[in-house]
This record gives sequence, C-alpha cells and structure tokens, in this order.
Amino acid sequence: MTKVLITCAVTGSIHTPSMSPYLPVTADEITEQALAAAAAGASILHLHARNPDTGQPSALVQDFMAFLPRLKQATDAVLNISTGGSAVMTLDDRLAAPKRAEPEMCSLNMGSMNFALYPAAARISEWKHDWEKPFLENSDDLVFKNTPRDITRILTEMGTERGARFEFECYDISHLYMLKHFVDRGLVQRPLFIQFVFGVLGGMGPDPENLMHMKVIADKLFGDDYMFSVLAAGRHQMPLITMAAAMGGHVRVGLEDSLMIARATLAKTNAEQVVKIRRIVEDLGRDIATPTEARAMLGLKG
Ligand code: KMH
Ligand code: ZN
Repeated sequence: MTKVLITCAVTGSIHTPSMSPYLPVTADEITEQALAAAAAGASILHLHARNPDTGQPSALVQDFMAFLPRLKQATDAVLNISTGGSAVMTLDDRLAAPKRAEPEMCSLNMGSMNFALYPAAARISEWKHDWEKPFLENSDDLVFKNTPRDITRILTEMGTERGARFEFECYDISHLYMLKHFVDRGLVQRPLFIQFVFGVLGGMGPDPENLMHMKVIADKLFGDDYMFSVLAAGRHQMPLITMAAAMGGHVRVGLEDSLMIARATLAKTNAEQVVKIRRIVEDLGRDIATPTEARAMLGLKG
C-alpha cells in the first residue's frame, strides 16, 4: 500500500495561548517543535506565524522569516505555508509571506464558509491576552472568504508563477466540486493532494459517514489520480485520521488542529501527536513516507 504522508500543522491560527501553555508562538518555539515533529516522522510541516509577544496569528513576513530559513536549513521536511492564514486577514495579507518565501507547497481552501471558534472560547475562564476573547467571539460573525476569484489568484500567484503545489483543504462535499471545476479549467496540476477537514463549525461534522462519502465522491470526480489526507478538529483528530489511514489515506496532526494527546490531557509537543499516529499507522501495517518520498509522491519542485 502507498506510504503514509504525515503532515504536522504546528501552531495554526485558531487556538490561543490561554488554551494551552504548550502552543508554540515564538520563532524559537515554532522552530523547535517543527523540527521535533519532523524528526518523529512528519514529512510535511504546515506552517503559520504568530506575534512572538502576544501569540496572535500574524501575517507579517518578518514573523514567518524568523523561522522559515532556520527550518529550511535544519530539516528536509516539506515546508507547506498556509495561504488561509486566519479568517480575519485579507487575501493580500495571507499571500504576503507565501509569495516572499516561495515554498514548494502551500494550503488552498476551496470555498467560503463560516468558521466559528466559540466552542473553544467557552472552555476558557482566564485569559492571558486581551486579544483572545474578542478574537474568538467575533468569529461568530465572520466569513472565511475563499471565492472562486480568490482561489484563482492563489493558484496563479503561488502555482503558475512560483511553482508551488497545494494541500487542497476541503471542508465539505461542495469543495470537491469546486476543485473539480479548477481541474477542468486546467488551472490545477496533478497529482492532487486533498485534505478532508472535519469538525470546524461551519464545515462538515466529524462523522465517519462523512469521510466515507467524501471518498466516494472524490473517487468519482478524480478517479485514481488523487491522494486524500484527513484532519479533524479537537477530540475527533485521532479517531478520524486513524480511519483515514485504514482506508489508504494520509494523515494530519498538530496543535493547529487539536491541543490534546488523550482525553483531558494536553499535548506537550506537536511531536507527541506525530509519534502517536506513526505508531497507529505502523500497527496498521503501513509505512510512513520520508520527505524525499513525499516530494516524489506530491510532484514537488524540491
Ligand atoms: N486549521 C484548519 C482547519 C489553512 O491554513 O489554510 C484549516 C487550515 C487552513 O489549515
Ligand atoms: Zn492552517
């Protein structure tokens, strides 16, 4: 069976410092945790930046450049930069660092949607920083904007002009049809790497039936010529990615998606989650891909 690509999404832009003291926010913390995740078996590192003082999601090129060159020098893991950023950022903001860094790979969100964070906010009683509570509460009235024009722009500016390949993030069946539309227009290079996203309030729920159905429709739209990976938010992370591994798919872990390592236990590092899913994958009889194998599987420019 195909080797398994483990992606680790190191910090993201959803969780906030009050939710876990282990969430990496400074360049040193992001670098250290990303390198440990790669050493544990993650062949792809999905990266966002944070303001080092407040932990707030950041689109500043300088905040990305504080860790990207260090990662490039210290690991051969594939560096995958988010173009989703955070729903509060403009597309110009979201594209500033990816355009400067010219990564091999970046994320591309395949539709506009609600992206409500209040379930996470409801669990916090003490806030470390002033920005956190309004950031989470205001997500109740926010649209994560990824219109067809936005998608075209990212495909053009990152793909056609800079040679990046994509982690196509699909939160719903409708996003698979949007991806098919862009494949048919000739704007998307194969091989396709599709990330099925479960458990975001605004996207599909974390039900196993949804994963089965996503695969059925992706098979119908893309035939053999695609790879799927799964990420699931919060406590649904490990069960759904285990199911993906058993179905022949790939997996994503990381504190961007879940802060936990087990019920009521915070993960102290991203690497803990990589170690856990690696063990599960290997127990299922599958091998994990190295970064070199990942590049070949994904058709990256290297
Ligand atoms: N946090 C994930 C649910 C992106 O960076 O482009 C979505 C994500 C978006 O990873
Ligand atoms: Zn992300």
